[in-house]
Amino acid sequence: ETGASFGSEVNYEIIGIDPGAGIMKATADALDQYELTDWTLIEGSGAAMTAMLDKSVKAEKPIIITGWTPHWMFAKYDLKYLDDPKKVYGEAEEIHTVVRKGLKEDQPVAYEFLDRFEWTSDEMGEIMTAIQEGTDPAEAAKAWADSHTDRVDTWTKDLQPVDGDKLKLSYVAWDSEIASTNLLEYVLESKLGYDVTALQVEAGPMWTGVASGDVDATAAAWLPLTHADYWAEYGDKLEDLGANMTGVKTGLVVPAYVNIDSIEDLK
Ligand code: PBE
Repeated sequence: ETGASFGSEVNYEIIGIDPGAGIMKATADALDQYELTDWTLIEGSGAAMTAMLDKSVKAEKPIIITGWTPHWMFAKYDLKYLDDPKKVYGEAEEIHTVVRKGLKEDQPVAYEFLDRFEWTSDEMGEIMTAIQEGTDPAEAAKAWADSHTDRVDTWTKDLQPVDGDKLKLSYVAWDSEIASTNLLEYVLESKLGYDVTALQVEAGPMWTGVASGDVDATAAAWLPLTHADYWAEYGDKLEDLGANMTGVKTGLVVPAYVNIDSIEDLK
């Protein structure tokens, strides 16, 4: 199969997600750098993208999406990343926890917990899969925390719970961030005594909320590349607590039965 025939089969459309996602910016850069002038990146949402992927895989039809790891779709379907020889999607990507300035002084317990919090993509995958199979996100996070008390204990050990202090988290409705934010909300409330509001917003407001101090924290900062623009604009107005997960990835993804292996083949 040539790039031209694959392209015409999918109408030269890459199925993207919400316009504020870093992966959309990276994909626009990819179209530019690989000179894929015939191609269009379609905006939508994570949920719309996975619905289209599901439909295509069931019909064994070609499709190309903006994808990322960790994500349940790699467990459910046989998928592959297209090679990215120009490294437009970066290399050693991480998910960071970032907090508002002053949180350390105002809420030292939440700050210390958020600073300690780090886990693996396999662990996140367990919550994501439960949600994808129909469990309510809050229930899935609770079930995971209650069955991994050793992990939760390493993040909360010796921290003195507060008495209903309010804490605000922001996140975007990406499947990976739905899993992490629900877990943080559950642990902060059930183990550390906080009254948590988790605000589901677009990517821009997720960053501006923490930078302005309206929001206390987000665990959904993909760095150094995916959210590089947001970091450049807001990085000096917030505090980066470092990686809560390493070895994450973004890129262009196709079903394994598609006979294309590199972004260069799309030309
Ligand atoms: N993602 C998932 C996000 C970050 C988390 C890769 C879709 C993005 O900004 O692209």
